[in-house]
Amino acid sequence: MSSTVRFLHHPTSQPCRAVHQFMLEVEIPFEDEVVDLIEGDNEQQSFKDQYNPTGQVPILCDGDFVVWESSAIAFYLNEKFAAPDNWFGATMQQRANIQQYLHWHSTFLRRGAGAFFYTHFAECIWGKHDYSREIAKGRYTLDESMVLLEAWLTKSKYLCGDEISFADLLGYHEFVSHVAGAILSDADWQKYPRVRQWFDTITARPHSKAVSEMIMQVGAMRQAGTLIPMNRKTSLAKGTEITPGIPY
Ligand SMILES: N[C@@H](CCC(=O)N[C@@H](CS)C(=O)NCC(=O)O)C(=O)O
Repeated sequence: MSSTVRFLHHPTSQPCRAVHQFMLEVEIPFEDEVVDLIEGDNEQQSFKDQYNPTGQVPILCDGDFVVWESSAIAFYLNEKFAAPDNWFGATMQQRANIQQYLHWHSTFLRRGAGAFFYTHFAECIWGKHDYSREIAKGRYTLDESMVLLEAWLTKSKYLCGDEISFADLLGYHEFVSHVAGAILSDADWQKYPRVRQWFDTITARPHSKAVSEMIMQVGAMRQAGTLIPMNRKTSLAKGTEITPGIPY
């Protein structure tokens, strides 16, 4: 084990930004290594063998120890650097509530990323095609998720209590991408005022802007119609694709 960990990531990635912001908030020392997802460096077999068989980021290396999956990384860092209790919970119930959110997140709100990916990045990888079914699937999951978040936020200021936790950062960075890509209109936000307030509260935190800077720039470019040439071959948002024959 080492005192400085290596953080392999890409700033356009939602789960990477959540871990990045967590490390900045908790003042964890780390070496920053950007993996070129645009060129598809993560698609190389050597990358998968060395770091993560799924070829995804974020990844954390602590000496010879390698861990991937954003929540597992943040959990590890939380233990290693004895972060304040708010991030992963002080009591058994708080810890369970945070874990509940993190598990729910991977199968719901995270899947909503398809709305952003197929609107803005799919064309950069595979060219101009009709991605409307994939976008609709992402939108559907995003809307369903927002209904649940709105209800949760009637109970507390943050997703898992009155203090911020890693659950909030993970959820927040999904919305940052949707804002960057103008996926949600003003009318959409008006339906979910508590989600909006929660989003604004986290946006006001000291590190939110810096961590989100690149995706905001990329979103602005895509909204202006500028293509970002990508040499990668596969989806950046695996798991959000349409499976033929499966209704959504
Ligand atoms: N469940 C994973 C999701 C990670 C993920 O979706 N990473 C994307 C970037 S946002 C990625 O590396 N995509 C590249 C690829 O799949 O080739 C986590 O939370 O860490």
